[in-house]
Amino acid sequence: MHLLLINPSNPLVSIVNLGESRWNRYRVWQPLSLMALAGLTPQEWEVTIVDENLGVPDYSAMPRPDLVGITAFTSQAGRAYVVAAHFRRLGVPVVMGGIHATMCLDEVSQRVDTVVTGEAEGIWPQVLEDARQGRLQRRYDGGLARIEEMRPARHDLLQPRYAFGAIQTTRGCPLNCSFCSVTSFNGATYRQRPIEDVIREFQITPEKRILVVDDNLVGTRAEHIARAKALFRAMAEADLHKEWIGQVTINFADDEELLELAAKSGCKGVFIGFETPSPEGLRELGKKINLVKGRDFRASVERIHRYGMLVVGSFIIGLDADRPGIGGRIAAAATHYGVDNINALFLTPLPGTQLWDKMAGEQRLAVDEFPQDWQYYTLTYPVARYRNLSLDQVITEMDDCGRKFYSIPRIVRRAGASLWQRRGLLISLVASLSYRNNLRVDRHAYEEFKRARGSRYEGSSLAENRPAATG
Ligand code: B12
Ligand code: SF4
Repeated sequence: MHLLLINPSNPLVSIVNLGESRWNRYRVWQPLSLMALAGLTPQEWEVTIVDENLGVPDYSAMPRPDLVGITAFTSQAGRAYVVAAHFRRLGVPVVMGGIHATMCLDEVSQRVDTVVTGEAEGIWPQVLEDARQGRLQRRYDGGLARIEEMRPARHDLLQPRYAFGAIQTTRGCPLNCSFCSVTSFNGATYRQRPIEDVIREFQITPEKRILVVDDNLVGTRAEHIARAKALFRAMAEADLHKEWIGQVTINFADDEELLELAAKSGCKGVFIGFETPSPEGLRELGKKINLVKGRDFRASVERIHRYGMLVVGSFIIGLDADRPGIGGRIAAAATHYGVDNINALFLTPLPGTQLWDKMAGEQRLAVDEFPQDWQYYTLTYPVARYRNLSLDQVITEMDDCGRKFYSIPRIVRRAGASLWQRRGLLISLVASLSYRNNLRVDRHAYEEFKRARGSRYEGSSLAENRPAATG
């Protein structure tokens, strides 16, 4: 029996041509969901993984599989349906799972044979057995897996063309920010894998550099932090010789022992959601952990830097609290905090989030002809009607934020600081220059977007989406 697992591309997020440049390896990330599914698949199935982000193969020239499994984030849904239609025309049953299938069950059900909602660990072997016996059901629900049920992902099935491997050590997030799908999909209960399983998985991962995909790697409570410390200690003791990056909340910087152990275990950099410089905006997003009294973001970043780890700060533009000038304010705040790079994104209502309920309820989804419009839900297009910023204004703010943070004098100043503090100078410099270069690409993409979807913003209920007074 042959199982073909596919990670569809999003045509708007450029497919990476690895032949073009060595650096492109750093722009493509492994589809861990499919590697995890392969790890749960019994041996009698031969498994192939296709990651369309590396190039779209000619499926008709490939051997006919017995079953196709497709994963998709929301932004990939349109392409997922094209792939599904191709195989269904050939009579091959198609199963789809993952975050989009879970949040948009009805839409997905109309386009594939079987939908698997939730996490796959508890249900995938049954789906395969039913497929083998020709009695696939229309729907299965995996719910939330018991964390011990996670098997090591198949790290041997992908082409060795990625700069980073991928590993997951926890699931869920207790914080439930309004714009984020993680709590509604993986739950608010923070589930941590047994440490020995994680160490074993690091050992079988061929890549030297690893993305730890956990949404909130260290957690929030004392017992979460204690487990994170135990994990980092075990990683350091296991002499893994791996370097890793991960996503944490700002409380990572509150504990010197945690920072020291993370650095010893091979941590080279962390992504942190600062989201917005204003407390009003943080309240709107429900990002409570950033509002803790006495938080000093600059001191936190400085502490992380002291242990040789880079900090990428994530910010959101388009909040109800945002007024013209927000792009410049974010660039100034990020510069003041001392982060090495920023990732600025448009506020985007993703299905299943509190933000979706709010914006859909207020008729503020401007780009909403689904499924084709899902391609714009990459957080890099302004798909909603923003309270105090028109379409042109929100784009200007995004551009302004990038131009100001990535101005040449600021890049040079940050490079000097990295050199002085002996942390990832080259990585930080290359990332900065590549972000700067992307600003031009983004401008072109926004023009295309406005041509294609700009008319949807006319007649907005939000005071015609007219500019509000600068505040
Ligand atoms: C790593 C990651 C990335 C990597 C992608 C790596 C890759 N190729 O998969 C990168 C950095 C490229 C990325 C990009 C984006 N990401 Co991202 N990403 C993640 C992250 C942190 C981890 C994903 C992961 O590996 N999880 C571990 C695996 C094991 O879990 P899983 O994917 O859920 O798979 C399980 C189940 O879903 C199920 N399953 C999944 N697929 C299938 C298929 C079948 C057939 C079956 C049966 C079951 C099944 O079984 C698996 C085992 O239980 C998630 C958060 C999260 N917790 O998932 C966000 C997340 C998926 N990303 C998100 C977003 C929004 C994006 C972006 C759109 C925007 C951005 N800039 O971040 C872009 C997408 C660009 C594009 N291509 O269109 C959102 C998606 C929400 C949504 N509704 O789509 C998430 C949930 C984060 C969030 N804050 O809400 N991301
Ligand atoms: S802290 Fe991060 S992972 Fe957790 S809900 Fe907020 S944005 Fe999502």
